[in-house]
Amino acid sequence: MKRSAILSLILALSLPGVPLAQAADMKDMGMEVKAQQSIEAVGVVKQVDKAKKIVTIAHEAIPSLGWSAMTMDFVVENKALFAKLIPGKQIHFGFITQGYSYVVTSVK
Ligand SMILES: [Cu+2]
Repeated sequence: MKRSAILSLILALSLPGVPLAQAADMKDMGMEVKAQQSIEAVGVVKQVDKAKKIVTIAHEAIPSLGWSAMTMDFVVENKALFAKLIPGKQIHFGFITQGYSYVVTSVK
């Protein structure tokens, strides 16, 4: 492929309109974009960084994802959830995958 062809391909892929067009196509084909079902897990809050919207949780194994127990960071988009994210506390929480990050959607 020529350099100019590669460049225009990169430009096409980075156009903001492209994902929208794809979404419209999927609707046309009758494919509903469903809300992702959250994954439920149990863990202990290790660290909270409100400014970075990150919570570090030592979670138990999550068989539905094939995950063993580990300590990892989750993103917290909903700031109200920080009230329940107290270091040292055991929580039942729900999260969804968003690209390469995991977003907490509920805390009990
Ligand atoms: Cu993990």
